[in-house]
Amino acid sequence: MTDVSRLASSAYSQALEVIASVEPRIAEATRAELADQRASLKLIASENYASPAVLMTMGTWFSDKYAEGTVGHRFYAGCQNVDTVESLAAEHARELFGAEYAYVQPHSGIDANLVAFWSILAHRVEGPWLQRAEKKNVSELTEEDWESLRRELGNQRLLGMSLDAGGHLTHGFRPNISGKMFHQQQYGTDPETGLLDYDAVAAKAREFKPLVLVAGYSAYPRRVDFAKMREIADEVGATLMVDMAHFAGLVAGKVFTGNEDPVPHAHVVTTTTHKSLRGPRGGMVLATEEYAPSVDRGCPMVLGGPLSHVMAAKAVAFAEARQDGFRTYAQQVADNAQSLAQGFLSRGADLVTGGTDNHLVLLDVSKFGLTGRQAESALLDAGVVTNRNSVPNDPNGAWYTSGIRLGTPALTTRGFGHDEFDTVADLIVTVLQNTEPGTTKAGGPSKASYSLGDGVADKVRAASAEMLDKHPLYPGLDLA
Ligand code: DSN
Repeated sequence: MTDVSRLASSAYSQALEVIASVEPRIAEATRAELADQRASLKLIASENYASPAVLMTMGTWFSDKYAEGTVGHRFYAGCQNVDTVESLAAEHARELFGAEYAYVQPHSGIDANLVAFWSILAHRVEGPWLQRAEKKNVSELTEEDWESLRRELGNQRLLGMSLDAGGHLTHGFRPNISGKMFHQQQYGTDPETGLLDYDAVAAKAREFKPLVLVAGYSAYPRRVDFAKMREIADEVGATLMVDMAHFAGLVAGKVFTGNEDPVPHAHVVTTTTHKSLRGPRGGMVLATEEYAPSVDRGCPMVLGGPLSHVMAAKAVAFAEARQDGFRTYAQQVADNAQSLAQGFLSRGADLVTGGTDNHLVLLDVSKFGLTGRQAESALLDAGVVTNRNSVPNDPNGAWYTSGIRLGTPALTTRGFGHDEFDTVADLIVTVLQNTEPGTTKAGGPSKASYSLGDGVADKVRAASAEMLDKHPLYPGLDLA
């Protein structure tokens, strides 16, 4: 056991005693969560395991400090230590991603996207409007001016990837605020190959002329050429915003370079910090100098007080990601996704786009006669944690779905490699082959109920336990 593991073990044991002295059920749930995470195959593509250093940084008195504003320009007194934390987090982020500017306050990915949208509107619409009206800033506006500015800010156009092609809710999906605040259109993928068709995106952009072109995805198993997306944006006068929440770790770890690295190509890049990047749960915006002043207004434009304890943990996580070991990790994440995909294909399963070249695979479960929901539930019974996901033009819609999304970042952190991911594919196929769809009360086919063959869950759990025991989560952390 390393010194750090020993210290973490003793610190967490004591912390749980402190928590139990107030609300023992929370201490119990915290222990149970660790036990569950240790005993299951975590394949949710957006999850990971942060280091004890990152986790511990979130549990301090920085949580108690208000710090609305920006470094050196706060609306509260006594923010000198928060300034240190925020400056360091931003500095590490800029260095890690080669970005001109980093804003580390967003509390989540959705917050980061909202900051980005409003900063693009402020930069592209509000700024020129104020200039035309010969006003210095919004504090000079009359009620009539406001009315006119609101008319210009409303009805701006956004073009993003559709949810069922792998885009995110915040990329213009109608029920999300991004689909309501913008006049939106969506681009999909090629119906034959499932791949992004840049000519089709360009054609749509020429016709629609968006103010914002959003690239990036949550469930697209392929890399994106961001240089091509920038060309499209430039041709139609759009701002290119890339949401790299899923693959930020692969960018940081230099697996995605050149045209696959969004930072040199996009005007604004958003991300979460807890997925493949393996930091604390939170968000971040990177931008060119040109967009920096409007992004800096994230609080109070869209956000409340920053979570200083999480900004501190971001700084620690970015410092970790700047170490050489993170590049090895990121490459292994991508290699393991290949192993998982090959494991499925060699067992006759169908993958959307026929494979992967990032950190996730999208398994189409229709061949097994199941919906995504039935597959997700049966897998969970066997200790395999995944999430159901639509496939392009999904006949089962966004609730039942026909797909299962699987990612490699978490189990790669535990140390899984090629052979283990091949076994993971085998175990998943075994569960799906032994799951029968159920029937509704009226006797028709059910999209939700299912039955898993006798003994299958136990067999899969035993095989998983063998691998998980070889790659313990938080080795040495003993909470007994
Ligand atoms: N919830 C994240 C994901 O699972 O991809 C995105 O918001």
